[in-house]
Amino acid sequence: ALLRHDLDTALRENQFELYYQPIVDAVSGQICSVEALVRWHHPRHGMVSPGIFIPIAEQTGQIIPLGRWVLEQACRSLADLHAKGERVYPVAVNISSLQFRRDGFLDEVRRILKETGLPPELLELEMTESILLGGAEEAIEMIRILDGMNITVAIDDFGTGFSSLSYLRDLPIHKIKLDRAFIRNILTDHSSAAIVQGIIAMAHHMGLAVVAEGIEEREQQLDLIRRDCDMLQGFYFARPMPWEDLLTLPNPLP
Ligand code: G
Ligand code: G
Ligand code: MN
Ligand code: NA
Repeated sequence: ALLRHDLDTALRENQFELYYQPIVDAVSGQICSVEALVRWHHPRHGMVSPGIFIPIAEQTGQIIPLGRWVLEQACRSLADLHAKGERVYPVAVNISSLQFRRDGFLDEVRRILKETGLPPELLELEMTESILLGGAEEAIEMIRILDGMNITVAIDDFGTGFSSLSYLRDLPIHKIKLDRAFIRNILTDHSSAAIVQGIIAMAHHMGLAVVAEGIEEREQQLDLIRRDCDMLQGFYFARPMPWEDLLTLPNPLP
């Protein structure tokens, strides 16, 4: 209840900030895009992790205004930089299933693109497989529409959900993001490695790119390059950071 009240205040008083984490080409290390990750500067508790407040916001429904703020903020900052002719990267925004499945989500995306003037090619949306719960047909149709708008859609935390593989056939998505649980043990656990290998092969047969998350060491990068993974993300390359700090990173990253 305390956090719920604090979240209301935070929404009103703009206590949130977006950080960005690079996603790199596996082989070259060139930054391909960045993922926007929300941060909460709580006046008394300091930085509160989204791992804590996102699940609460999902329970209370506050994820709707919060998710809208994140999408607007990401699009507006990016559109401003783009308009000034500065170097930009496509930004991937996490969309909670509740937000996606709520009436008017597509209209909200259209409105934000129109108001900010952001080229849709610079926006990516990350959602988990749970968008399919409670009506796969409708979700598939919405993704088709997003695809038609030239917005890239990625399936986040792939392999951890309820995951009927058959839906992959029907979804016009472009990317899957391998959950970091698979990457954590990839060097030591034969089964994790086999799952990763299998998912990459399957995705490539379907024309999908694969991003591996949670890369923390060089050996994991090398292993994933060997397994033909397309893109990598993790603390080994860079932590989530304010946009200004992205510009000081070497590109390619190590
Ligand atoms: O870095 P990290 O601690 O930033 O994020 C923890 C969790 O919170 C992850 O599962 C991430 O997907 C989620 N998350 C971070 N930012 C957002 C956001 O803007 N919207 C949603 N729905 N989830 C987010
Ligand atoms: O659920 P989602 O994939 O959106 O979550 C992104 C989360 O993963 C964020 O909390 C981000 O800070 C975290 N993250 C990114 N790279 C790494 C990493 O290399 N190791 C760990 N442990 N977490 C990471
Ligand atoms: Mn994500
Ligand atoms: Na993920």
